[in-house]
Amino acid sequence: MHRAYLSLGSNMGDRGAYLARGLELVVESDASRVSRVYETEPVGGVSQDDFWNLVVEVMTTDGPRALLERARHAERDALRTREVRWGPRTLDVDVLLVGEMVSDDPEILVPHPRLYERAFVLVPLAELAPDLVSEEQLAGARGRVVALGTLESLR
Ligand code: PH2
Ligand code: MG
Ligand code: MG
Repeated sequence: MHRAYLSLGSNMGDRGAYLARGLELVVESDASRVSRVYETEPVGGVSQDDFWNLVVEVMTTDGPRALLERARHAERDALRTREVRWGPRTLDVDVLLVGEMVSDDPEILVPHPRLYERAFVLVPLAELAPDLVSEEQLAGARGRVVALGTLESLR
């Protein structure tokens, strides 16, 4: 059993509803903990609306591939289309960390290669797992993030 961390983000339509439904599908029946929701400035150059982002911790024996399948399932359910790389999306689910595992499978790199650059993943990850993120890493991550509250409080 290991602690796996996944990032969920939405910047189209009812962002809270997409995150809530996405969480159900990603967590399945595993024990889990969910960060607060953060309103975050879009990273990646494309002009688009602010995201809502959160991170979920899942206790599982699943490896990176199986967790990628959960992520894809949740994205398909949200009728995600991939029109623009790093553009607007109903739901994006990324696998960040799977215990201590390292995966160089090109389909699913773990740890996520951009994890430490992005405040929108690092800040909610640090909220759940302060042991996994250093002060230096937090200070070095880019992008404005504002904690809004728990997902339940926003719906
Ligand atoms: N996802 C991206 C690109 N840019 N910016 C924010 N703030 N949040 C995201 O989830 C996000 C992004 C590609 O997946
Ligand atoms: Mg992403
Ligand atoms: Mg993604």
